[in-house]
Amino acid sequence: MQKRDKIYVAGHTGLIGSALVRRLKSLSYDNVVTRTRNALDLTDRKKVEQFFLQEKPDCVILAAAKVGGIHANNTYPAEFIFENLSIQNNVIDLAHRMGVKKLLFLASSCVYPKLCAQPMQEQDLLTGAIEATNEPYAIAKLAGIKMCQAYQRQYGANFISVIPANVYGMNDHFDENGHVLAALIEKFHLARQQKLEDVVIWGTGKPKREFFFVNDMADACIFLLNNYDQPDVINLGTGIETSIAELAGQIKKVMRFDGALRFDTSKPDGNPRRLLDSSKIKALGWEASTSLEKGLQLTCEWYQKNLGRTLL
Ligand code: GFB
Repeated sequence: MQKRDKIYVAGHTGLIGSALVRRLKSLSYDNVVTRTRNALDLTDRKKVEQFFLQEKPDCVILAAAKVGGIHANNTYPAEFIFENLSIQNNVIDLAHRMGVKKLLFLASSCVYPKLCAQPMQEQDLLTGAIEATNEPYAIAKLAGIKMCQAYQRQYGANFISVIPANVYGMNDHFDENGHVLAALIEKFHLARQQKLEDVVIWGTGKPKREFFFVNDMADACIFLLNNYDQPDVINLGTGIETSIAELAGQIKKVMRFDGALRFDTSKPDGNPRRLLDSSKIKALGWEASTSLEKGLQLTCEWYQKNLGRTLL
């Protein structure tokens, strides 16, 4: 990827897209193109085609997606499969037709089988059944991976896919539809504000997740755009697992909440574990550098500053 290349970041207002734009700018990639959701509906093929004809980007980073935590995935399965398939079908196919030189597709670690051996390796894809709460989303993401591979095999398109661990950070959705880390930051904030005695943590607290700071994620994507041209997917993570109970304890501390944690086991746990084997990207020369402690601190500070939620 050249510094003067026109790079279209689809989904630039979201968690990962906004981090990508920040990182690209800090590395002097100054020809970044974006469109808000109102300006360009990516599920509308005609409009996406007009956009490509007008802008003719050299590179595309497909960070636009319908995303959410376990509750949102479980409640809106139709939107999760339909919107994601529509967005990626339009963007990947039109990127090929318009001669885009390189495309990066973002998948998710929920594409691996529910009971996959840990840590999960790239060759474990499609070896078992997917966890039920996020199957529609995972099927859409698997289709995106397969589409990039098919276009690479049939047309020689340089379209690559990554599988990130549980990404968190600035511009996340801090509400009940969000992923656990952001949702808990908001819950602890509200509990302090409303002087509650406890905070409800969904599930048993036993599942483990690999939390991956969004600035590291953006950095890894740009590294791969410059150093990776293979059709095989590539995992992106830290190699460190944290249980939901441990995570809740850490957020409680950063958000300075004095009350108790109450586990609501009527809520789903989702995957028991989801640890990625990131040795492939490590062998290429890239490694995550932000600890969960540091990333959590930065995310809580951002939340308090930008969402007007100053702690008393
Ligand atoms: O982050 P999360 O919503 O989704 O939940 P997944 C992770 C774990 O945290 C689950 C527990 O065991 C939840 O039960 N949890 C506890 C909570 N309290 C809360 C809470 O207040 N909010 C939330 N959201 N969770 C998602 C997938 O899976 O991961 C997506 O649904 C995507 O499709 C994403 O792949 C990366 O980590 O289970």
